[in-house]
Amino acid sequence: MRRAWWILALAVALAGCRPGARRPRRLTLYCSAQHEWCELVARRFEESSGIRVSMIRKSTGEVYAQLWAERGNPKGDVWWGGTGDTHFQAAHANLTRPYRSPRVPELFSWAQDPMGDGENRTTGIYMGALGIAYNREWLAKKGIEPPTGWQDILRPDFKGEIQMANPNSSGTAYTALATFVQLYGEAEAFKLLLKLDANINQYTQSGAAPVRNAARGEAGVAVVFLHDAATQVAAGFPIELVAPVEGTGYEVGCVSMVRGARHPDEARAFIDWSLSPEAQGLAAEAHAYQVPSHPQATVPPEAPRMEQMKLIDFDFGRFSEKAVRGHLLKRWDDEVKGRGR
Ligand code: S7P
Repeated sequence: MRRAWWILALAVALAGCRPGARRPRRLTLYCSAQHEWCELVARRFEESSGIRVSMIRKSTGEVYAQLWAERGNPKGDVWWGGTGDTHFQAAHANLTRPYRSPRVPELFSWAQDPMGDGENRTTGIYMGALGIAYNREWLAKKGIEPPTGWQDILRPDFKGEIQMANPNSSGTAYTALATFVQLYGEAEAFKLLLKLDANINQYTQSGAAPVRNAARGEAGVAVVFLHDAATQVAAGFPIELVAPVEGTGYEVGCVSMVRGARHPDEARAFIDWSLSPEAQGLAAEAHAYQVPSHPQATVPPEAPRMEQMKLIDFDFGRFSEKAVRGHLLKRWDDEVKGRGR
């Protein structure tokens, strides 16, 4: 019996070493959407393609930093999820490369070629609006009037009650920064951010953390993507969503192929699959409530209704420029963080 095992083990080992023997196909996926969604997407793609997926979940700014650090020796194949402006910046920095999936013509026009240069340096996978979320029980207990927009959350009665992410690491918070600059002009936006800083109890690393914390009573209010707030509502927490009366920004979440990807065929296969209605339909299963970019993908009833919001005409091109982004983030570090208190 023991001998039989040895022979079997030897045969398997020899088969693996044989020239031309098929090695398992692999894909390294950098993922910046919700953790649960990233895991589900990785698992289902693995099941449907037979390609083994190593998934790493990081915030948008962190994936950008990783791609930059690895640019001489790329380790990732695909970057899926995260705000489009940072994908644009990665394309400008040659960290990613164009790929036009055959599925592109099936998508909503806003997703087909978000950079708009006919090259498909990135492709849209979802859309979501920025807004305010608050814990109604928390505010009621403290007797605080709920906010209706950006100006309301500057009120002194919100002191120490608000969380948002750090725009250096978080695409969500950078979207907020860019939104304020577009709504009010840069000088006024920084005055607003400084006043807001006086009310902040924590800048988190990840964009969705503030509303998770508000849901659990660690803060009263969060500046977040409203779909991330909808996830907490669906989980039964006393969270209310506010589409700011002054108007708000939004994101087009993207997928990009890493330049120098070690597994280019697998990367293309993943991107094609991720643009299909079936793959996009997984969002609801993972309690992710962005609007999908494929018109045939089911839009979950929990998804915030973007058509009912006052959305600004977001200038993705300008706010993804390295110089603009670098300038705004430096100014936020120098003039805002911790200085309003
Ligand atoms: O949680 C989902 C989501 O809001 O996260 C992405 C976000 O950019 C990544 O998180 P960070 O804010 O921490 O960077 C969004 O694209 C996505 O909708």
